[in-house]
Amino acid sequence: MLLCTPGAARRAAAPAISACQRACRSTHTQAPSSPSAVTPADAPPSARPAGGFAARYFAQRDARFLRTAVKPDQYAHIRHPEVTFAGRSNVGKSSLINAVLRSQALARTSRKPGRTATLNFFTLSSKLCPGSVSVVDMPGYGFRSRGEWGHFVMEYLASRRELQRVFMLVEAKVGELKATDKSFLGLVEKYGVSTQIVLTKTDKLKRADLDAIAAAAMREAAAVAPSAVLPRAICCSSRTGAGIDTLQAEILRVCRVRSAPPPPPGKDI
Ligand SMILES: Nc1nc2c(ncn2[C@@H]2O[C@H](COP(=O)(O)OP(=O)(O)OP(=O)(O)O)[C@@H](O)[C@H]2O)c(=O)[nH]1
Ligand SMILES: [Mg+2]
Repeated sequence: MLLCTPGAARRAAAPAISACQRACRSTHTQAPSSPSAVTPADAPPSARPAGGFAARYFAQRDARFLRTAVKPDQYAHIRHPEVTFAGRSNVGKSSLINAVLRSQALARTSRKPGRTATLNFFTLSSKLCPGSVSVVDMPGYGFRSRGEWGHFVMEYLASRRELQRVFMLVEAKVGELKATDKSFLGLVEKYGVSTQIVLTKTDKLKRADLDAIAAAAMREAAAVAPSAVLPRAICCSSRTGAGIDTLQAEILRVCRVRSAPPPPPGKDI
């Protein structure tokens, strides 16, 4: 476990995860009850009020590109707890990694499908605590994907002990899972990799439609990979920043990056 000791101005950590419905409600559908207390739904991350451990962690983060790899001996030495972003080509994996790591262009993005062609490893750390997390950008599957994808991704999923969670991205506007999504889910089920559905590019949708789309995607995913897929999704837009805080908190939670408990009363620190 990576244990973090925050400074004196300790605040209660925000709930680490939420159901898609909850994420969507808080970031997309909730009508502000009080303008001062509620973040506007589509405010950019910089305009959001900071709060909770994850917000403080990411405010002081250090994110770096580490290496590109296609076989285990190229990433075996990277020993941090790890999360991986997977999904069809062009679904928004690299953009989402940039949004999560609060970096403009750490992961390369493109309008053309097939931009990311290898496993790309990034490290995330923060001045708040020792230790690092590894974040992996996967090449996309489906349209314009690379022929060799299957071999090295299967090898990765089958062997990667550091892997704590796959975030499987589905474009919210597309909603339904494609055959290639289901094949990928078959792999995570086979290898027992904990997988969470992330609906992307939610800025392209009407807010009112999002909950039903998320519920349908979850039903389909659970039918293919009942053991691997978590029963809650996250809804995100890299463009508006909606849902990014939820995803950041989830990454810290699954990688066991935690705020240390406050010292006992009366004890000097
Ligand atoms: N509207 C909108 N567009 C987005 C969002 N995220 C990514 N995009 C766009 O989608 C396109 C693909 O984004 P990438 O992040 O490169 O997608 P990818 O999944 O990494 O693609 P591959 O590496 O080719 O598999 C780019 O033109 C992005 O600008 C989003 O949240 N909203
Ligand atoms: Mg990419």
